[in-house]
Amino acid sequence: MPPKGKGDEKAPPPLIGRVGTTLKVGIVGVPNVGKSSFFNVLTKSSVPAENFPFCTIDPNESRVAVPDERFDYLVKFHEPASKVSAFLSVVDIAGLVKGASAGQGLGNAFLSHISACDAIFLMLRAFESEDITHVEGDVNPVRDAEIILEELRLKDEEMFKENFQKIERAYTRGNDKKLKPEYDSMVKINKILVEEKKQLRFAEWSEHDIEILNKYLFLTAKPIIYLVNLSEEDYAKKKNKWLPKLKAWIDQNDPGAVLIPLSVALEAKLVEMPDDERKAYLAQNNLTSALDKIITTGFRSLQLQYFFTAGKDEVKAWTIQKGTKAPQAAGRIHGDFEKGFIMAEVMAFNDFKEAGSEAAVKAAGKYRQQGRNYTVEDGDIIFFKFNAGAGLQTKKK
Ligand SMILES: Nc1nc2c(ncn2[C@@H]2O[C@H](COP(=O)(O)OP(=O)(O)OP(=O)(O)O)[C@@H](O)[C@H]2O)c(=O)[nH]1
Ligand SMILES: [Mg+2]
Repeated sequence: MPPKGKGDEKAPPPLIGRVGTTLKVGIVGVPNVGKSSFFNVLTKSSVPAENFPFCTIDPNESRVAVPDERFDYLVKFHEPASKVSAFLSVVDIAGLVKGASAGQGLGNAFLSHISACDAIFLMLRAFESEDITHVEGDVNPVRDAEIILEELRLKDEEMFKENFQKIERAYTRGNDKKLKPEYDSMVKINKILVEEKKQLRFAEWSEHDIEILNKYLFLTAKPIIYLVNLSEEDYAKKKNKWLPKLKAWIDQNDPGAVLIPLSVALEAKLVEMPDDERKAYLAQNNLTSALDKIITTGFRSLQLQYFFTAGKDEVKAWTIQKGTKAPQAAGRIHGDFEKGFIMAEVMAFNDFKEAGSEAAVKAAGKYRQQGRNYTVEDGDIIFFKFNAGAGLQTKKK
């Protein structure tokens, strides 16, 4: 009999957004603020990033390794033949202008590119430069953030109204009782999105509301991470007149959202330097690159996490959604692992690091055998036992 897992009493709350592990973050912002330049340094790509608005038209997608000291530790420990970290998928999207939801600028088409993403890096320009055109005439990241949020909301409103009307008609005139729960959720959405003109992401939603939100995948339900593009000088000083204003604006308009200052110009310089030179430059100027923090914050905003399999052959991070149970986590490795799931042998990363070896974790009584109700935790090191077809086998991956 497989052992009973802990923490199986209560199902986790449903997540807002798409289900799956192939989620992505879109880089969104007004034109010519450094989105493509940022995409290039982040993903070591070379898409065009020129000084004219709407340089980007079609979206560019790439992925970047998620930095993690725990992964690095496991690699150092096992010196495996192969190592595979987790990845964050990032999409560089065309600039969005005021009126985009009504067809201005590049129009509506690329709002669908945002729709295909699951979270947003909202790039805001706070660097001054006479040479780099700003479509609104001057630098004002608060105004730009307002423009973007309102365009996303207008687009949601347009899509929502059509669907609300349909449901309303069927429910009230057709007297279709089955539609009541959906109608009720839509009334709540209508209040926030249309009447109060607010974003959908931070209201209080019931489980059923979340089902309805996930049916329509609203743009304003996607989490936003605010990235402020500063000059290298301001970034080094951690000072810029817009930072406190933006912070106050976010507290008002997107409470709880993360604001990360960066300097795309600095990051572009760093990415060109050999490792030694980069380290020396950062130390000399008392700087830290913002990229690691941006990647990990982006990854977490997708409600993704990972567990590790670790041995001499391979150290690998397996991406799962938060709240995934052990058999489904095993299924990420192979379908047979899920079908024939027997148990998961689990060590928390910190226990492993503290004890120094698997044997020492066992000796300390911290090597746990978990059953099918176990909810996998971020950073678990897991060895699955499964029943392959007729005979009982165990396989180390
Ligand atoms: N001074 C300065 N210039 C920058 C910075 N980031 C980008 N630029 C310049 O700004 C111009 C626009 O950069 P892009 O990365 O193409 O901007 P974008 O937001 O992708 O623009 P669109 O695709 O047109 O929406 C380019 O000439 C960049 O070299 C920065 O941090 N500082
Ligand atoms: Mg671009």
